[in-house]
Amino acid sequence: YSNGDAKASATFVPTQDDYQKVYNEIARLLVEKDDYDDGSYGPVLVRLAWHASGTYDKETGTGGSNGATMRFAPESDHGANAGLKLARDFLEPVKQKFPWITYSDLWTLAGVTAIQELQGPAIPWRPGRQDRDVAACTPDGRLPDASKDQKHIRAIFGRMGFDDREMVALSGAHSLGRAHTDRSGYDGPWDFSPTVFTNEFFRLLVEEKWAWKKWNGPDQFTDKTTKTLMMLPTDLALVKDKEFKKHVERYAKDSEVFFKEFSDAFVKLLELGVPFTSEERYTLKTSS
Ligand code: HIF
Repeated sequence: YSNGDAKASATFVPTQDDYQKVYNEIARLLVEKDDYDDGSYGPVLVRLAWHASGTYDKETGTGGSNGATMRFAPESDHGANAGLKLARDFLEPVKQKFPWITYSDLWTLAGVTAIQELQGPAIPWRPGRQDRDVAACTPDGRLPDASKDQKHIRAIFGRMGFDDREMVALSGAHSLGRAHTDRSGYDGPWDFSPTVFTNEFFRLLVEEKWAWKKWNGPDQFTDKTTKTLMMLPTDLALVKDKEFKKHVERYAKDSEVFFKEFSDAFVKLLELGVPFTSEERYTLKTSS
């Protein structure tokens, strides 16, 4: 058995309890360190877990969360990853405290912790990722470009092995966090509670009227009612495309169905391309 740092931990085989301790430490830090945007680093931890995983290419088996190659340039400097150093740095003290966990397990576990602590669904998670070196960095261009349409969404997420329903389910994670002009160029939150995981993203897509924002930044949408929210072109594509829209409407109506289908798709995302040796997943306990 090897957990990625054979020398330091040749005799230490972590149990579910040990991973629960890592979860608890991340959850504790999420409360303690509240100097991020709307008061929680949770959203940017979810984005880190997703960008680490979303480089997967099913044809070549390359990319995915195994490896944590975003620690290295060039991957850390890919435009899509702008701002994620904040998330990686947030997790560094956790890595110091639990040196036996690999970065790739830590980053994905942090995404799970953030979703659960921000009142989202349980995300069953399993360990087994190995950190790899700079040679395993993926080429630029594997993560989605928000200025594009449904064809692009299907190309990018199809390359990872997702179907239409899963693509829409995943998209609900944009109920968390916001865009930053100094990272992506876009600006603002998707809904009124960016630190609570809800199905609001879908409800707003269906019920709100969205207009092009008048500004000097990249093309994005703003809600006509308050002009404080935003949608990316790729978000609006989910209601422009009939097949996608069916699922948007289902999730807007039924939060329980969304939570279940999101959880399944997010579990799949975090496991893409990982050569697990165990089938067993842990459902870690939330802190409250
Ligand atoms: Fe995002 N996403 N995402 N995203 N994302 C941003 C922010 C977050 C896309 C673009 C952007 C997913 C899919 C896509 C989160 C989680 C997920 C930003 C703003 C952009 C531009 C970055 C910034 O400026 O800080 C595109 C084009 C996607 C494919 C359609 C996933 C489904 C929704 C896979 C997903 O889980 C989260 C969380 C954030 C907020 C980060 C923050 O710092 O608050």
